[in-house]
Amino acid sequence: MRYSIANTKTTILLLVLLMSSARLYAEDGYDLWLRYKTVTDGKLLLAYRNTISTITVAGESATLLAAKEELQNGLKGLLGKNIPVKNLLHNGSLLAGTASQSAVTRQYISKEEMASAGGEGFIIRSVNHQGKNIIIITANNDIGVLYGCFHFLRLLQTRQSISKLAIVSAPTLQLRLLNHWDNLDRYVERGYAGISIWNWHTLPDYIDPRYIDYARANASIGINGVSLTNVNANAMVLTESYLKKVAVLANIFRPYGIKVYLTARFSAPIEIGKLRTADPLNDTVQKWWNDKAKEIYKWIPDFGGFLVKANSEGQPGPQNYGRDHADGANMLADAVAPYKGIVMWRAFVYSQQSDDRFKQAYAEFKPLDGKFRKNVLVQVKNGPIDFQPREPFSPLFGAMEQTSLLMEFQITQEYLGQATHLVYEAPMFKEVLGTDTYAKGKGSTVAKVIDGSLYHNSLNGMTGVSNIGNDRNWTGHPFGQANWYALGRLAWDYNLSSEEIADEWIRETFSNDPSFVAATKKIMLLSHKALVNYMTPLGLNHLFGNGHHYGPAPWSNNLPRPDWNPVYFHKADSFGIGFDRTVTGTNALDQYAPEVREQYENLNTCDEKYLLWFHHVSWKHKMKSGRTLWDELCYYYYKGTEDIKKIEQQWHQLEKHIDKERFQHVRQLLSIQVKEAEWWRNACLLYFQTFSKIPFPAGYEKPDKSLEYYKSLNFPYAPGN
Ligand code: GCW
Repeated sequence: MRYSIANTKTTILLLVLLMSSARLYAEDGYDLWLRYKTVTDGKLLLAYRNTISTITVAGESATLLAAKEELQNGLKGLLGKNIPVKNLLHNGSLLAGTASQSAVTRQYISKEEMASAGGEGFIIRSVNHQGKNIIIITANNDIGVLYGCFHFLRLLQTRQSISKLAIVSAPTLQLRLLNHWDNLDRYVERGYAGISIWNWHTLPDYIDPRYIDYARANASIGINGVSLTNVNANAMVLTESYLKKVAVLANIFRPYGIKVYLTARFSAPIEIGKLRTADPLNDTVQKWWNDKAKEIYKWIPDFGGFLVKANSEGQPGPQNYGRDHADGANMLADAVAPYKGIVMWRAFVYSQQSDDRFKQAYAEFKPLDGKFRKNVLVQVKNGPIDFQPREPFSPLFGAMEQTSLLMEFQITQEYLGQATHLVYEAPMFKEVLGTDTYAKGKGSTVAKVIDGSLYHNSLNGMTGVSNIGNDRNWTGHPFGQANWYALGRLAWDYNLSSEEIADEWIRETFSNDPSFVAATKKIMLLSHKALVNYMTPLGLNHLFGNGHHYGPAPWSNNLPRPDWNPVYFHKADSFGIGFDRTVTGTNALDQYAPEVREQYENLNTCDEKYLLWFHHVSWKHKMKSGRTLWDELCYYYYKGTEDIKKIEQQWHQLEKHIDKERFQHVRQLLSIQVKEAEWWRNACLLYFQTFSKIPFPAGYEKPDKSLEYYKSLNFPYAPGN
């Protein structure tokens, strides 16, 4: 009797545990945008089932095996039944493979058409072959086939018709990269989603299945390279024991078309090579790097190359030896050139000596244009300062005629509410890409600089500082996944609109329910604007608390370097606010083409979203709206806060459309975001009011706490502290 009660108890406990673990993994976000849930619209499901009956894959490479597996898994999920793999073609066959492997493909797709797909692109075509309707997914290389398969699955995931397909798609950029800022101890700099997914301790022997899912996710959006380690680099990763671990990751990623890159600490020859110098013009140092490159390529034959942060924020570099960035970059470029490797040399530099941090990267790099080897790209952050909620484009874009420039965006939301605030970054990325540099006359957009078409550069690309960690859902905030997704999709095709990308991602990640899709898209498309308004409207920037970069501290002025303090950036005084970068100030505007300078230099015509980036403006200045600057500032801080409240309410309406887990997760984060928007608004306005001495315009709810209260808040546990 006692036993049977115990048994019953155990059984119940087991059942509960089973159910709860099933629930735990039900919708925890792990599957990202590759959920492959069965199509619920009966008519459409039937149409899909009638169109796809079998899978044929021509070829057996690891990449094609991955493609086959993805098609099988994806279709099994989406169509709710097994789609068998067959050698012979049937009515409804999906034929995947390169043209060179398939005579049938060659019969229907001409050489010219194949050429238009390029090295990594793909073609998807419905054809009638000997009375059978088949769909061909083809490319010039296996990786293109894999990309094509992911795209085909995306069509079903987003519920598009697959009855008459005629798609050609080729990437607009060559290098489509992620930069992880992951330390070897697994701490992720500016990472808000747990610790690093690279478990250096258990590598090379233990292969976490997550590595494979990571590769799948990246391949599905066209990412073709990842730099594994922090740009604040540790030379240890270049030692044999780590290279063996890196080689295992490279092996896992290779079938998915992903190359591995490493950050190279400039002083590595001293730290791990026991040399006395790291001078790039020293023969022994050059030989050390040449030997190191040889060793790396022995382990990883398709190693992508090095990413380097040098002479920036305390990192060592060529300037330590009186050399310049080109000397440093070229030494490394020569070391990897025999193996077709590249060097990505970051332009994120600023020093105390400069009168304006905005000008520093241009000042150091512009004179070096033409001095870099062909296998070097200079990697430039989108804006001149540092990943602020909104920045004008870096003046280096357009200024370097003879240098390949790589765009660096930050996916991780260091200055955008980290993993707590819902912010869809595609509109921010697009704003930069679409801006005209006028470098070669009208139409010289930033996008044309980085795709190499403006100056005919041999290399081009875009990278995103990753927001990925070991959190079960990868990115902390469920909507952080959208930013990873958007970076990849835009690197593949920067002409896609923010709306199109959001639409795809929502359908793949959450639901195809039209009212859910429409409402969520609205939320996403408003989110960046709202954040800019409640944090840094009208061109304000860098008002963040030191170190953690999370909450507001516009009053902060306690760091030894002026250009680390918020007061340096906003320059509020009794007259007004903003940084004068016109001729009467630091004249940073002179770094832009004359047409751009003209757009910004006149206080009355300057686009007001950048106003305080370029002008020190009187509190009483009349804005285009007719309000004074002070009133306008209040207007935007309140508007941003109202918009985020609106977003919260809209989200509440969506409860019945999606799973409880993710709904609640987002709901709770939004409630923090609303509180923090108010915090930003109140702290900033109360502080700026000590200069403007003007009351809040009528009708605004007064901050319920004092400025002293906001100043007294501190965040000892915030990441970054
Ligand atoms: O945004 C700043 C960050 C640093 C970072 C640096 C960089 C990796 O606060 O954490 O260091 O930029 O981009 O190098």
